[in-house]
Amino acid sequence: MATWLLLCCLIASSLAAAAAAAGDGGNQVYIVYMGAVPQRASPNLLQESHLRLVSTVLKRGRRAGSVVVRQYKHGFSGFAARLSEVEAAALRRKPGVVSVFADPVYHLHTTRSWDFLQQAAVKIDAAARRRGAHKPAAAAADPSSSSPDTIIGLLDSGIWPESPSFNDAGFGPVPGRWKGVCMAGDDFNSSNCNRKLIGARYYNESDVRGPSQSGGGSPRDDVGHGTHTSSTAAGNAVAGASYYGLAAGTAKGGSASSRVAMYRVCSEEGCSGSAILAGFDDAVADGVDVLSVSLGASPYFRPDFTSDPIAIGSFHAVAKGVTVVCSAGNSGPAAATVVNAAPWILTVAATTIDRDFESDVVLGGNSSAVRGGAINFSNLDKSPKYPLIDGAAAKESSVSDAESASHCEPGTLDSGKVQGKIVLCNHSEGDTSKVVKADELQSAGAVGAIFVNDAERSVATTYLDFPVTEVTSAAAAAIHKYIASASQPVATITPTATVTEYKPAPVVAYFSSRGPSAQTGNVLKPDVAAPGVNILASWIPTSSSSLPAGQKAASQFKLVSGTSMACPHVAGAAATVKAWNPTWSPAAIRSAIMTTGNNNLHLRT
Ligand SMILES: *[C@@H]1O[C@H](CO)[C@@H](O)[C@H](O)[C@H]1NC(C)=O
Ligand SMILES: *[C@@H]1O[C@H](CO)[C@@H](O)[C@H](O)[C@H]1NC(C)=O
Ligand SMILES: *[C@@H]1O[C@H](CO)[C@@H](O)[C@H](O)[C@H]1NC(C)=O
Ligand SMILES: *[C@@H]1O[C@H](CO)[C@@H](O)[C@H](O)[C@H]1NC(C)=O
Ligand SMILES: CC(=O)N[C@H]1CO[C@H](CO)[C@@H](O)[C@@H]1O
Repeated sequence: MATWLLLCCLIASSLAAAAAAAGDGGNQVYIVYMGAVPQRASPNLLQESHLRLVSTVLKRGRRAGSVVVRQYKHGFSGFAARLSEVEAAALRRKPGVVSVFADPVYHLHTTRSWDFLQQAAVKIDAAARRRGAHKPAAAAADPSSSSPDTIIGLLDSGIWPESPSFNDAGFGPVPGRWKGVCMAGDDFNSSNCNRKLIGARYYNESDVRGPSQSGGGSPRDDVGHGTHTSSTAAGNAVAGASYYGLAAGTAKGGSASSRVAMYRVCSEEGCSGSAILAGFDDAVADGVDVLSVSLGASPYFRPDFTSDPIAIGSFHAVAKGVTVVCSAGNSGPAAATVVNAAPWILTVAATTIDRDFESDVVLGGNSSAVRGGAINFSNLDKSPKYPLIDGAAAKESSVSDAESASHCEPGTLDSGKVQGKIVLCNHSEGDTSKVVKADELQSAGAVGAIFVNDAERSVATTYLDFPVTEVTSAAAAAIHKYIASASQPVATITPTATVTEYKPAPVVAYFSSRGPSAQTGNVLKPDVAAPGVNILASWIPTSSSSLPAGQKAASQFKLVSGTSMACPHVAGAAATVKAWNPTWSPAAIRSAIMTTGNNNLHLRT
């Protein structure tokens, strides 16, 4: 098989063994990848041959049917099975087996990893809206327009089918070539699919990870991420969308006339490689045109292409005519952090758009206002009457580290000194997260906080009820100068306002992973950049995060940042190109997008 040979030539021997956790009595799930589906092999024959192969390596008393947890038989050949290390090693030596590797866990590309680590419970997703002007090629919004049907599949955390973004008013019948299904699950049945959301599948994680795993029993999104990416790629135009009044306008997906198919491969805990492969396998068989994949490995995991589920799945999808668009990752700005960098993938970096969420600092005296940005929903008086103090000056006397106090690290400040005041704090990468710092300051009785950080200023973090703004170090210089000059410095923080036509834009987001790829140094990656900062799109209305004061219901839209948000913009563009050029290959579509994007990208603010 040509495709199979290509993959083998490109890749040295598998490193999977190194990554495999020490397997004991066969509790580790391994993925056994066997290349393309052999010609003339029916799915049934393939399944039988997989089981026969496994049974040749199993210890006496173990049945193949009870160890194999998933089979791949449409897009490519392989399976996932619960094996011991010895059994996995034996399979690795069998003819026809390309690679055997421990099932990895990948993650959604929404926020930075330390945000996940430090506050699993608090969603700190940052803020804003899409604007037609900066979207790559907005599609015709009118679903009844004559453009041929395209189907965008997403591998993600599920979907909220009741969102107006997935209403099917005006859509014609489901394309006859569609072979997908609408799987029933918890709080989800076939009536939740329609002529817009034409397919939904999920992969039972308890098969793979053990029954303790929560979620995964339904295509219904309980994270929000999959609803956001789907509506960004293909959501209908929804008038009157906003995040509690911010970024108000019409929300609309990149290809509003496309149909949507959700493959739920992720839960809050992550996305297993065996489920990701199942999603690719089914999406190819179902007949999607474009796949949008906003998730990936850690940049330090670095599997080679024969043991990376996204590289394998996308390779066979592209060979079968499906354009695969993936997020580049959120591990920037360090070099060589890009993931999903296989040459056949369209890899997407994230940029800002020309919109900002401004919340200024007004200082006492005759000083002019200092521009800041963040989202708050609290009330401070418009006049600068709140005492202003530098974190270093509010240091708890027993703390020796003035540097930590200037960063307002938890436990370093004297609550007596911050009580009733606005506190100025430095913030660096690697600090305790800003949301946690803000929580600490609020409990200590501070009335507000100003964080100084050049890179992160562009992503508007949501602080709900505590007045916080973020300023650059240049802006902070004016604040320091004022504090030094005034005997009793005072300030206030103004309510967040949406500012449009903000310049410079677009700027590559600080968090967006950078090339070159650690795996493919000879291929330039990422391929294109698209809006991924402060993007407004649909969200699950049951989000556990608290509501701003005075709000009774959770917003149906949310401002979120990440390369996860950039990827579906390009998937929407790819669907539009495909709609107008149905015979184009994934390579032609990728080339069209890469060669027609503009170069007016700012690398820094
Ligand atoms: C799906 O669920 C809804 C709400 O629970 C119910 O009204 C409807 O009859 C169900 N449809 C099917 C096909 O089971
Ligand atoms: C998922 O798998 C577990 C174990 O195999 C089973 O008990 C459970 O019913 C399955 N859930 C669904 C929704 O199929
Ligand atoms: C503010 O500016 C005005 C006019 O420029 C001046 O008269 C006044 O003394 C200044 N006040 C302070 C507190 O500097
Ligand atoms: C932050 O860092 C700058 C430069 O290192 C320093 O001058 C300043 O005092 C620090 N503290 C605050 C709260 O800005
Ligand atoms: C997003 C937003 O505007 N939030 C609030 C920030 O605080 C001011 C003052 O209370 C409110 O008016 C804003 O609505």
